[in-house]
Amino acid sequence: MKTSSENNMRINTIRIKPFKDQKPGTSGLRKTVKQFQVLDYLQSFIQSIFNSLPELRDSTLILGGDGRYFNREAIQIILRMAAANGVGRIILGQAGILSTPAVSHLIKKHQALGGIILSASHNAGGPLGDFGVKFDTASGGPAPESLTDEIFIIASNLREYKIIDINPIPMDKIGQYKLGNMDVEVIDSVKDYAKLMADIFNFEKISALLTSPNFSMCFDAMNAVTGPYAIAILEDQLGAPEGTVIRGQPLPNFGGTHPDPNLVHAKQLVETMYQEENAPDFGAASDGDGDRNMIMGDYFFVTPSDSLAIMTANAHLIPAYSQGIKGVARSMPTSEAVDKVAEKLGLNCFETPTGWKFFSNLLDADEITLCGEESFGTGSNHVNEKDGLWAVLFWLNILAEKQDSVEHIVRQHWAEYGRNYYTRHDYEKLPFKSAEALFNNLDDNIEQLLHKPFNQHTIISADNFTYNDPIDQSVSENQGIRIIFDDSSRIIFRLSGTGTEGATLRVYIEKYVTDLDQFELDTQEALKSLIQTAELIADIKGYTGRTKPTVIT
Ligand code: VG1
Ligand code: CO
Repeated sequence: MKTSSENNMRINTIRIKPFKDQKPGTSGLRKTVKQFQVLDYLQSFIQSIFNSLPELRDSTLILGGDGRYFNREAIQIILRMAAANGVGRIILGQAGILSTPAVSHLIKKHQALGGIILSASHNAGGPLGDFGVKFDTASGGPAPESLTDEIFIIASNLREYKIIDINPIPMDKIGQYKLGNMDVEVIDSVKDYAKLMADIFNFEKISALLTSPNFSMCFDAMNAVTGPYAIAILEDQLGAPEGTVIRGQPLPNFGGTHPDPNLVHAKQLVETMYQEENAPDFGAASDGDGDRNMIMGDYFFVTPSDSLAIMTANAHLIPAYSQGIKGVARSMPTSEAVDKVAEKLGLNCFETPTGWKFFSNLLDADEITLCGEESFGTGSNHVNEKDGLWAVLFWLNILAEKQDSVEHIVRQHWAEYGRNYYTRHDYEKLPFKSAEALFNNLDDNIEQLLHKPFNQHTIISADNFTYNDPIDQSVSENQGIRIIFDDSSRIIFRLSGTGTEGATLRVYIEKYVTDLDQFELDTQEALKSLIQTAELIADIKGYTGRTKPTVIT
């Protein structure tokens, strides 16, 4: 260890052996907590982020996390490293809590150089769970691939990091602190974000709805980061009855469940909404770091792809978007429901690879106003990240304006635009080798699939998706196998980039139907033959031995 002094601050330079596996995936670096606790592992990745930022000195950075196990320790380490690396100021959420969209907003508000978000998002937490680091740039958006590639190369060769010795700062108390020469401001985690929401939506109308005796709602914060935000905004500010927010306290292990808002993991909410009698009119949930959302009605589930389409069709009802919206975008595996709306409204509709970072350029260039992913993510140009509570307020604003039920709004939408039956089948924890072999086989044989008939339908297009970014002309290859049939049904295969154990194969299946009466079916039933075709084309059983998926959403 080397020690030097800078303006009376003792900086230690610690020698390390490079870590070769710090490659960020779809959304940041995600590893098990155990891996992050390996000596100098977190430090290596943080130093690599710092080394990739040429204007770091005297800059402002935003820092916070979703409260998961190891959040507090990681924050103290990052603060000491930031001081040693010459950062001017850190704005830190109280108790280390900030949601991903809140960080994105604060970056813009304070013209920060970027933000560090400590979260593994929807992955499980606790000592045996996962931890993660996301980095957002000055635009408030996730680091683009060019930057994450650079950080990875720096980390692979990193031989030292800098840190100062100092006692932990009291991060639970709002206030201004000095750490060496660096300023640390501990701020209210919720206040700025709540104000942003009030500027976007009609809070008066939403409040009238939430306080009406004819309306009830249940929001499941999944013991993750949105608890304090949802309680402050929905209950305290908008007047929803106490108890509207369930599991509102962030816990280091999320109460032992996956903070993943879907029909499998948001069990309590789903049971509440599927009650035979007295189910709430509106149900919603968000994930670990607050950027995902699930929307439900009384005995009714809204697919995220439909949700994006319906939000686009009704954006004119929301004050912030009432003057009209620019284009829209969806990730490639997201259903084409939003395309139909865009077509009718005369809007551009962009198709991007999976991961929010691919929306950033389009948002920055003002090409799009709304965008979303099938993985329970929706957002707009209000921040450069997907935003769970924003989507919930968007729906509440629509409900308040329309005075109609969730189910009826969705059914009317289908009647007008047609319905995209949609499901995703995940095969988790596969051995890397079998997942790779399955994928390579698909990729190698993709051209031979063309013009082949399956269940009376012919494949009219089959490729491995390449994205050409229209703004910076960057090219991203290998973004998923895409198979399209002559009735515009689609099957898509991807390998997940957020897991920490084995490989996860995602199979996305979609069928577009306009003759609704004939097809009023259960989703899995409606998609049955396509699901079988997908299993056959990829020979899932042959390569993995699996006869059914682990998670269906
Ligand atoms: C998943 C989703 C993707 C999402 C990403 C990050 O990635 O499919 O749509 O952007 O998670 O979301 P993958 O590579 O596992 O399919 V979050 O809320 O985990 O930051
Ligand atoms: Co998330």
